[in-house]
Amino acid sequence: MRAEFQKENLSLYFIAGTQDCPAGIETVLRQAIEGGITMFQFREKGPGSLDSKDDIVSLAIRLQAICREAAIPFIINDDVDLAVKIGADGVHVGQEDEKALEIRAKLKGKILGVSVHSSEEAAKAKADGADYIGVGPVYPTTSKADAKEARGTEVIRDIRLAGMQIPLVGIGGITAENAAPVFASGADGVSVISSISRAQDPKEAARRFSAIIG
Ligand code: TZP
Ligand code: MG
Repeated sequence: MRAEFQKENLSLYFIAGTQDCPAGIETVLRQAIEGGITMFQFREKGPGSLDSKDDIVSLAIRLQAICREAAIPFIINDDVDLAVKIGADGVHVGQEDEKALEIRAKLKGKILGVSVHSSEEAAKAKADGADYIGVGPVYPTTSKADAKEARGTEVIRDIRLAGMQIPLVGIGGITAENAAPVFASGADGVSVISSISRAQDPKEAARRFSAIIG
């Protein structure tokens, strides 16, 4: 784990790729940072995402520079090789991706996040060396084509009731209006795509979460 990583980094965890940002991802990321996001994940995936590996690498490098300037962690979704290549701060993977245990061995000193859907998967992620877990979808989402059914805050509560103390972030359909129950159920933060990336004013959209974040 990176010495600098703390659960406070998860408070307002913005995720985006080209496909999520009609106003342009670099502009949106800069505005989201001004609005107070605490961590960023580059997730270039699905319809509207870049095809060319070279374009993805150069975009990743530009987004990493923006995050570095703002001193917020820069995480890459799925692509461990890309993260190693550019020296990202960490990687986030799901249950269908490369095994967390193998990634942990490759990413010494980096942040590792794992998506989970039950307290069993949460325990395994922790044992494999995850620094934090993502739990969702909490609410229905249109940003992930193969998302599982939304289960409200139930799974977050289950994981906490099972005694899991790992840093935890809720994801899926979260807005400033519905984020409070996510924190109340035991999450340390919220991960959001569209409520910031598709907002008319991403800075203001991010800012509106600050009243809910402790
Ligand atoms: N994993 C579970 S839901 C989701 C991901 C990546 C998408 C979240 O996007 P949004 O727009 O905040 O619902
Ligand atoms: Mg994945």
